[in-house]
Amino acid sequence: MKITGVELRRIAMPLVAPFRTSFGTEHSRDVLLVRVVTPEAEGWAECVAMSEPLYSPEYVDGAADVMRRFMVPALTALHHVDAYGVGQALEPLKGHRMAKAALETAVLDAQLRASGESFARFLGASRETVPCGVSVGIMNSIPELLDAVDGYVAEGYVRIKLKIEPGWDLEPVRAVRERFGDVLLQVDANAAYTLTDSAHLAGLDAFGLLLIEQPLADDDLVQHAELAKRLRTPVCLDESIESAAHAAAAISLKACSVINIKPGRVGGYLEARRIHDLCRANGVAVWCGGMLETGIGRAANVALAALPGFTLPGDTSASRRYFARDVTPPFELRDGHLDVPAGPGIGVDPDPAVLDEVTTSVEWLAG
Ligand code: OSB
Ligand code: MG
Repeated sequence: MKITGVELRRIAMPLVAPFRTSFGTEHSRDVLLVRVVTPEAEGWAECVAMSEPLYSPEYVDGAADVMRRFMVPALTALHHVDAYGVGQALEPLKGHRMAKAALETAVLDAQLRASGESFARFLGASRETVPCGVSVGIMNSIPELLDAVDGYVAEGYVRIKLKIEPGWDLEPVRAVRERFGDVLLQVDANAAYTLTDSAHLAGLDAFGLLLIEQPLADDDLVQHAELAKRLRTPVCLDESIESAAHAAAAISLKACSVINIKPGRVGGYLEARRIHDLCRANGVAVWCGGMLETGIGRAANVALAALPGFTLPGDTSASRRYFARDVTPPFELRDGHLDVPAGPGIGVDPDPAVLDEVTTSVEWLAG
């Protein structure tokens, strides 16, 4: 395929409720959508970079800038490109994996729409539905948390993840465990602790958690390995794993026994699949993380979550957990599961009228 041009579209998507983590509170998603136009087909993708560089170094204005200034010109200069070629062409540019992921995913979507193949089939999915968990933010009080979890359990979510930070950890976990019995439960610290907290974190061992996600800093693989020895709760990495090479290092060091795979964080679905394959070969469980995506990003994540090594429920929640109105037909939970889209490419289309209403800017980068 030859790329005719690329559209960068910003949309404002208010969240149904504020989402608080150890690194900040999100009230609304400022989402960068990418549309790649080729003579054969168009492809869509969502860049998962957030408004501020608090989860990772990337942020949405920076992602748009690096795409416009460096990445899109490198791609439109090519006479022929497919998804594998995007990674090759962008390889000299350091970092900016979320921006790279969005461009690679949009090209992959265009390519698969042209050939009539779904993301699920292309990636090697082995299921038609995926079990879903939900990520529950830090709340102002335990009663408020119990109400929120109660609602999600009633909706059918098969696994609850609680965001934790120093001062909001043992007590909320204890309260949820006591109230909801043997519900599948895990926690996510978003790097809020240090190794000196290991004895305190061992207090979580009493609650039979599936895992603790990213307790320590992003670049602390060695200290995660030490912490893993001190906890019975399995250690899972999110922020620390930006590539298959990082995953290999983490496995060698025994820094984790579970990995949260987010395609945006690792530079795209091709790298996400490599991490899946590596983990599967090494007996490391994986699950699909989320970045509060709209239906465009969610569709591809749900396809990835259907691969055989995804043995734990993901943060692939229904559209209504995030947005009153999604830009695609809403993803809806059925018996705790989402259907894996089966149509060509990501298998869903944004609704042009909804898109227009939420758009804050559009930029066309001609080839
Ligand atoms: O750490 O997994 C995380 C959302 C934004 C940034 C980081 C994280 C999250 C979530 C929400 O936990 C997952 C989701 O439901 O999309
Ligand atoms: Mg996380």
